[in-house]
Amino acid sequence: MENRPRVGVVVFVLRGKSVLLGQRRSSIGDSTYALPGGHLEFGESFEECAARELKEETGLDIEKLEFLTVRNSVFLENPKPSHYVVIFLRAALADPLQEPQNLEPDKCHGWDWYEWNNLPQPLFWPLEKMVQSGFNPFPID
Ligand code: 8DG
Ligand code: MG
Ligand code: MG
Repeated sequence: MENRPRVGVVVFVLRGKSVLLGQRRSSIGDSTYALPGGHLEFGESFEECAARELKEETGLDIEKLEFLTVRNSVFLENPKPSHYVVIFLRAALADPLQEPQNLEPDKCHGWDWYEWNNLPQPLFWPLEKMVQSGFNPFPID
């Protein structure tokens, strides 16, 4: 099959000063900390995709979804090179007391909340690049 860019949708779930990250189990970025998200399906809106992927991966329900930015992620060094146009949203928990479950343990070592000013290492490199450039997903107050 011909290689073409695919669309990824990922979400910063914000809780207080923290974001939700999971340690990937994948040929792309294995063991690095990344946002929840996945592939846009045919006919989906970005918001529908983010809510569906988050639900599938963590069981969490979100509200107040907002578009933040878009990035071009090219992974040429991988066994199977891939290229994603990645849409970044932010959201809040529908129930602030709901905790994430690791519903796809073959794809993730586990989910947890991390303070934005004390993020774990190593971050998945597209996320690391955003952080290094000064990107901040929190609303300005
Ligand atoms: P699916 O089969 O459930 O649809 O997809 P997935 O298995 O959940 O896909 P994914 O790898 O989680 O996300 C798709 C791609 O998006 C990923 O391979 C590379 C790109 N991507 C980034 N940054 C991030 C990120 O922070 N988190 C996630 N999950 N994907 C990201 O460029
Ligand atoms: Mg997924
Ligand atoms: Mg995923």
